[in-house]
Amino acid sequence: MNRTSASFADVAGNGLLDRRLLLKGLLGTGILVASTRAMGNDQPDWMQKPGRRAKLYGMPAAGELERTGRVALPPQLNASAPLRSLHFTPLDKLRGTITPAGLHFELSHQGIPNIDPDQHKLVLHGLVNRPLYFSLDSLERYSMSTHCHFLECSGNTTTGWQDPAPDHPLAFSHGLLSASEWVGVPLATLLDEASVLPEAKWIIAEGADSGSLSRSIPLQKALQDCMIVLYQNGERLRPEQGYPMRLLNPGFEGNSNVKWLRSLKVTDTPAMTRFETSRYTDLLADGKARQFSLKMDVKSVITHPNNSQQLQQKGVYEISGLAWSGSGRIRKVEVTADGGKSWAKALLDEPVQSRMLTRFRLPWRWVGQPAVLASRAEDEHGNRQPTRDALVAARGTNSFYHYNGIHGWGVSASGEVNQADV
Ligand SMILES: Nc1nc2c(c(=O)[nH]1)N[C@H]1C(S)=C(S)[C@@H](COP(=O)(O)O)O[C@H]1N2
Ligand SMILES: [Mo]
Repeated sequence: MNRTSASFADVAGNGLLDRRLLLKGLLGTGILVASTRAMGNDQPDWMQKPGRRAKLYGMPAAGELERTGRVALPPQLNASAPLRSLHFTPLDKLRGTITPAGLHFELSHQGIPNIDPDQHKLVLHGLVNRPLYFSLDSLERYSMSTHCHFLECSGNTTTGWQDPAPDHPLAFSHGLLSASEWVGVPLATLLDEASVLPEAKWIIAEGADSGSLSRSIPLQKALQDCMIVLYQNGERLRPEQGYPMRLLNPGFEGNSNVKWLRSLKVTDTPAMTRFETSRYTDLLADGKARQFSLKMDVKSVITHPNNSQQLQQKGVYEISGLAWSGSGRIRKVEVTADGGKSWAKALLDEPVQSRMLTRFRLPWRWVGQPAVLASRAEDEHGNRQPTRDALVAARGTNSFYHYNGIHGWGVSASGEVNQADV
């Protein structure tokens, strides 16, 4: 047990401590040095001779590469779509908010095309005065903007709709979620250059993969903040993310962010493609379907602790997690340790950016008591993450996509962590 923690009063039930303690750094677990002289003489192998040179493209330390890969969809769950490539971000292994490019989640319905960047073209046509096309080189010459945004598949956390939800590892239940610093050309710039006709209302975006995935985007959104992204975390897009160019619709469901973008057709009506009719729509209890539910709802999850670890020692832990909203900035995250009876406000790590992952933290004293931990987020527009019951009351149980209910972790007396209902 941490010596200092006992003197701080709880701010909510079952051991939640004041978030301001984190600013004081009171979670020390350093081990007392017995003899400083003995430690100074102890020179490990790697100090005995000079080290190696760096590689031109750096890689994680060997052990980390083995430990921290993307998580593949179990083959039996991919049987219905054998061409699909689907991998999850290992949220349980990462800290901070930016996803390393090599660990970005990946969903490619017809696999990843091998595109020659010199031959690839993006065509902008339809209801415009001047149809245009762009190569990668020509797009490079535009002025580019830089924004940090999350990307989430609306199928992320689909198991939340099941009652009870299965105890899948965190990466598997929540890992269709990543965030990057994206650099690209504002779509508004290109639309302006093409001169859009007054009757235009939608843009049909199409990818250069074999299935030509296509989606309809409201023109209003396109003019507001959509980007043709060329760079991800400072380097060119990875093939998995849509190299050499992808559409990014900040805050909109993952599927609408068309990768390997080859065509933007301006129209007056949506195209009603497969991925906006039979998929990514939500069948309500009365048999009607929600369609074009593009904006991702406010959501959060505790990433530490999680169900791939066990709490080993009693003492003060930092509960840490991620919150995000497709509508704007996260305003507040609250955490419970008693299954929702009482809640305490978590610390939000700065900067809190619009439609970006926000990391929250709160200290918690665990002395071996059973607990149910959970988080609930609220965004700057007052949207609040609902309980599962409230969500089911509004949407029924036919849905597969767009689950954003409060998620809980049960902690047992022996420190085991499992998925729990709140
Ligand atoms: N051309 C094309 N774009 C696509 C897809 C695809 O299969 N083909 N998958 C979509 C889906 S379902 C999601 S969730 C996101 C995933 O983006 P990522 O693979 O970069 O994480 O891309 C979307 N864009
Ligand atoms: Mo998706």
